[in-house]
Amino acid sequence: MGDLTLQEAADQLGVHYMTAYRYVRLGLLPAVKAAGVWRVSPTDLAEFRAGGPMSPQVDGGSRRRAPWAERLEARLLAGDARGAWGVIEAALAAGSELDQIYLDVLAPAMTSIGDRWERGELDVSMEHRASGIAMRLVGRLGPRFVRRGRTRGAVVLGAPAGERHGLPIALLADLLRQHGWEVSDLGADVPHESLVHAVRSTPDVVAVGLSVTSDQCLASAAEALAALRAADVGVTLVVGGRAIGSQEAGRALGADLVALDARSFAEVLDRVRSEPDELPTEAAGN
Ligand code: B12
Repeated sequence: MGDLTLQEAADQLGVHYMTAYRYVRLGLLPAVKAAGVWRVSPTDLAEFRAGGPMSPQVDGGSRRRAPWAERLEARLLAGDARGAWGVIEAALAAGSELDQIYLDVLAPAMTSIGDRWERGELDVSMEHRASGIAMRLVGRLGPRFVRRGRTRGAVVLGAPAGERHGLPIALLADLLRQHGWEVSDLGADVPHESLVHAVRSTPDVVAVGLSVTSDQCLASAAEALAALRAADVGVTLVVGGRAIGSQEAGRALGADLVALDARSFAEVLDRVRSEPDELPTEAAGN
């Protein structure tokens, strides 16, 4: 089969010519220019499409193409907001679902950046810059998660006082919206009394999701849960996040339920909704 023009490749991907051109400029889609015209080999196009979020692709048996998370990490660390968005667009065009973009592309990229910072391989300024770009990506992607129609109810999400990691909550919020939940995202560092206030003033609220990322904020999380309990808000208290290592650890903090990852949170909420009086004692994702 002969090579395709870039327009033909764009048509096959269902994107605008300029978008396909950007993939080429970003090095995501191999193309060669001959007599002033960009050409794409069908093999490269097929690999681009199949180069889903997880597995590294071997191109022609020699050149390795990095998986999406690694490509995004590189753009985030370069402080390249446009390039980072280009990677997201390319991953979407290649068939990644929105939840995969968050959980299998953006989250691992941020986790790896954190690991590299911990090992002293990069300055914290790079991590801060990357976090800023990540937040902007979430801002651009967020509206695509919203589902039309009746909502299942409301969920209040936030982090306890002192907990500064708001990005995990922003991802979680969109993932729940995709499942039809109305989400009130209070973000990071919420004073305990404000959490109580938010729950009381949110109509049709079914659960609170408290996100704890930093180990040093576990005591504050316990206080937040105690404050909600003392205020008798009457909703299910769910705790989750990186600092919650197990079901037992989460329940010891005072939560009704523990969800260890975003996908299991949606399942847990569905169960709370359908059987409000029979709370599961164990949440999935362990
Ligand atoms: C970005 C970042 C920051 C940014 C946050 C910016 C922002 N707007 O969020 C800033 C610069 C503020 C920051 C600060 C600090 N950070 Co920081 N940070 C990170 C980093 C690199 C990424 C975090 C992230 O967004 N991850 C991606 C998300 C999507 O993944 P996730 O956290 O696993 O979340 C998923 C699930 O856990 C789950 N989930 C999360 N919450 C909830 C809640 C519920 C209810 C449920 C069901 C599920 C759920 O759903 C999410 C989506 O899948 C991490 C590295 C890492 N491994 O994550 C370090 C990391 C979390 N930070 C760390 C540290 C040490 C700090 C600081 C203490 C550094 C310092 N000395 O100042 C401060 C502290 C803060 C504090 N008091 O909160 C350590 C934590 C170590 C530890 N054992 O506690 C990490 C792990 C880095 C490392 N490898 O050492 N950080």
